[in-house]
Amino acid sequence: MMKKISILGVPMDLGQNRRGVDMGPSAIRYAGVIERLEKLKLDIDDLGDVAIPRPNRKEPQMQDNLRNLKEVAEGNELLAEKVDQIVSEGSFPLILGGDHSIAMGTLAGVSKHYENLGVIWYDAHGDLNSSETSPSGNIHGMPLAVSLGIGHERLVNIHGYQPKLKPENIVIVGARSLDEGERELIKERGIKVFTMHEVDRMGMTQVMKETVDYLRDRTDGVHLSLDLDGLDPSDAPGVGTPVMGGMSYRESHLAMEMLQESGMITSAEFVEVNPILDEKNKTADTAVGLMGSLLGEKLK
Ligand code: B3U
Ligand code: MN
Ligand code: MN
Repeated sequence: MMKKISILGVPMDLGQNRRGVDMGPSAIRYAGVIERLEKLKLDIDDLGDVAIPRPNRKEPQMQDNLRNLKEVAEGNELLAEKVDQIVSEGSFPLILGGDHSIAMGTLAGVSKHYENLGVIWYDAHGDLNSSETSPSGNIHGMPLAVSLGIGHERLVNIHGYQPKLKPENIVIVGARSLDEGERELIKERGIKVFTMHEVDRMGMTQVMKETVDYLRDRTDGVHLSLDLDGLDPSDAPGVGTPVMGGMSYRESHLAMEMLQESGMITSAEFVEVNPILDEKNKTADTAVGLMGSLLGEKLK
């Protein structure tokens, strides 16, 4: 049977404070994601976009150091519902962001179906903040902590259960901007992290080999959460919080190809593509190229 991929856009920009990342799904579709994946003998079903609520501008946006809490939570509930349905139908969810706060909804929909869901968090950041540790109040810096059950109760209980993840089932790749509270949490919970230092020292081949070996035995499914700011800004300039010294286009393709070979990825999301900050849709093009490699494009 041909593998079915269900594409779902999430035009969410409320998890941070720069406009434009809500247009990420459009930019990625414009970069040809459907046509590209259809060449791979995959059955592609584009489900359109989740209806993200708009905030009432007359009400304060920030409460308890959580920007747009109500709308971010509501949007993620809708997303979780849809993703749950996609997995129930035996299809592979491919989620297009939107800012990284949407990982809370994706993981809420996916994790229900697995005893030990693994996650590869490909990102310059740890996204392990809570309202107590966040320097910005931006929820896109919190989804990994929330998925561990750490954070505001409205967020940790999205889709009616918690936690979504166990700390030992997480691998962060490419981190180079971690806040103090995030470092503490990483130590305290024993989360596996390949920082940019390690990517440089070991090389991407070894990092991915160790990532796959580490997750293979302990998980029964693996979600890839790829933040485009994990890449170097020269390859992915269209992101809200670029951090220099990131993973290259080539290293990222290699990582995707090795994940494809592993056969272990069961869902994926590509987030933080912001066409307003981009150069001729380069970041969306990069995202689509990486999706191709992840889902089976071969060079020969
Ligand atoms: N760690 C900082 C910055 C940040 C997190 N995620 C992104 N930026 N994209 C924060 O605000 O939590
Ligand atoms: Mn992120
Ligand atoms: Mn990031």
